[in-house]
Amino acid sequence: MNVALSDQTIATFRDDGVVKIPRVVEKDQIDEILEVATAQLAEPGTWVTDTNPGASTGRLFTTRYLWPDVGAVNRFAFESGVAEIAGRLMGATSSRLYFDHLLIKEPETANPTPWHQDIPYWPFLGKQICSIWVACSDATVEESSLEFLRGSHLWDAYYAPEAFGDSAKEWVADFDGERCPDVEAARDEFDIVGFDVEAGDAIAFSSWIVHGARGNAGPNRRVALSTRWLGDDSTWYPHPGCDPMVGDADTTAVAGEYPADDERFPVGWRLE
Ligand SMILES: O=C(O)CCC(=O)C(=O)O
Repeated sequence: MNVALSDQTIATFRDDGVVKIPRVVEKDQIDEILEVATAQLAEPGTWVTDTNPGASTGRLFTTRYLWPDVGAVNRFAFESGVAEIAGRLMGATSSRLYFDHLLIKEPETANPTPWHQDIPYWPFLGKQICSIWVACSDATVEESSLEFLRGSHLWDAYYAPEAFGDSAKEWVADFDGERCPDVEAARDEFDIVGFDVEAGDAIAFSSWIVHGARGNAGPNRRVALSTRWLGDDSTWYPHPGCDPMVGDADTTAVAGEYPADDERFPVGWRLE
């Protein structure tokens, strides 16, 4: 791991549900991911959401689950130190990769990332589940870096997943539950914290925290790679309205139990 995690950083993650960690990933690894981004935009893989295919502006594009096939993403997940950061922040004895998620907003993209929690999209339960979102380009909050409702990971809420643009509407619609509050309609009523980032910075956050991002008002492509990590208390919980990317047929994980599936959810870090 390139960075030391202070007690303060760990406490902020625990109390706020989110913490920014500067300069986590080296430039050569970021450059590799930017190349992957360009390649994926030109030739999207299987697990894609795309608001404006082929366009160079006005496009919110995400693709996920690249680690088995794309060497640069595999190296990023398992060799950049993000797995250890996730495990140590969660207070876990190991961290397993659920999936990688490349998130791109082209310049002049109005689409916000809707306010949402991650956990309802995913076939897992557990408090030790988090993301390490690494900026691959500089971005201010106005250029679509992330915003969070501080402390909302402790709300005991489980809001219905929101579609990103028109994408994924079919499976998200199967979820029957309360909608996320309309944060944009009443921003002053919430404790919102946002982080401007430089390429290589990481934002670590709980899968239970409510978060979102504005559209990209800037002139540059915004690229981030988010890896999703499972700690000791994670249990397999496939449910209606969750991401079909990895389902019961794809894993040896058993409902209600820790997902000790080394092939599908490989260990990225273990406490020695
Ligand atoms: O990058 C974005 O716009 C959204 C990221 C996000 O919601 C996530 O990583 O969970």
